[in-house]
Amino acid sequence: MKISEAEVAVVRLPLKFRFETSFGVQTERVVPLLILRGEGLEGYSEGVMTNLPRYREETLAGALYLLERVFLPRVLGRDWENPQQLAAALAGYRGNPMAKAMIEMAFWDLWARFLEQPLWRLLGGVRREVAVGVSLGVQENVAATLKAVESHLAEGYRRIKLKIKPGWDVDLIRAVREAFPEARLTVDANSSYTLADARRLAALDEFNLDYIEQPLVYDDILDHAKLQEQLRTPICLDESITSARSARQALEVGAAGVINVKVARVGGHDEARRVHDAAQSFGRPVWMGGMLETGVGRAHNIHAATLPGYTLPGDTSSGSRYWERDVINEPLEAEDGLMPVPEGPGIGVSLDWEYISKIRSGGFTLGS
Ligand code: OSB
Ligand code: MG
Repeated sequence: MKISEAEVAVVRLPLKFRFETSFGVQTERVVPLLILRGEGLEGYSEGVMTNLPRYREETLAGALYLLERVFLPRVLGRDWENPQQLAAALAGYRGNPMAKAMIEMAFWDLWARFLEQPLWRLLGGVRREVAVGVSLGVQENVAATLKAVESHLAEGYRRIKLKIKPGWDVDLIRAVREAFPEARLTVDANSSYTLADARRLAALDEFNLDYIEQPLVYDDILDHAKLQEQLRTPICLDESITSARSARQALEVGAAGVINVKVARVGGHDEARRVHDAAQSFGRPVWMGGMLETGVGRAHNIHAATLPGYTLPGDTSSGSRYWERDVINEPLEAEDGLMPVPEGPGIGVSLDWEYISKIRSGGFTLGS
């Protein structure tokens, strides 16, 4: 399968809600969409790196530079036997999994369309719909949080994840747990605590949370294992897991009882599958996280979440929660907390070029 052309379209999409986490506030996304062309077909992906390095280290400017000058020139005009061979061509460049994932994921889509297979089947998926919850940002106050939890439970979402940070944690979760004694609840700290906060985090044990997501530093493994010794609630790692190796090490030392897999954070579908397999070998569940994706990344994530180890509800909630208008033509809507896996070859969605041309702020084409 030869890649003859690559186009990056940078688009700006306003979010329908203000998304506040311990690391900042997001009101829009600036998204690099990648279109790989070959054999008369197109494959799509999106980049999840941000303008500023507040989640992991990667930035949009750095990714665009690497894609245009280094990564895409290496893969263009060449015949690739499979996605693994293509990924290997970029493996010599260190780090930058999100930038590499853009190419790997778009190629998986292109390749699956070439083989006329839905992506989930090529990845080894076992289900046609995936269970989903929602990730709710820090709200204005407790009352607003209770309202948001209630409305999303009423929509059928299968678990509610609440963002916490020091000082916005125990009292909040107590109030939510009292109001919703049966709800499946989790919290996500996005690296805002230290080991010195272990007792404060242990105070969350009484609220029957599925897990506490990424309490400590974004690239830490070992301190999470030390923290886990002081908590009954399982720790779920997000930011710290950037590869199957970090996943295996976290599982081995007891730093994670659960893993939030984000395909783009770990460098693409193959590495995400290896993270999933590592968790399986330790008998640990995984779930599919999100990065406020447009329909392109969301569709990829939904396909990847059909693997057997995704036994906990993920963050891939309905596209209409995020966007007034999405960059794809097909709806990606959950019903009763179940997101159907898109039909059709590849990721099963098509680009809304009319909208993309309206919100496009930059980009480039190579190989034409
Ligand atoms: O920590 O999981 C996270 C969004 C952006 C960056 C990091 C995170 C998130 C979310 C939202 O929690 C997940 C989603 O709705 O896509
Ligand atoms: Mg997280």
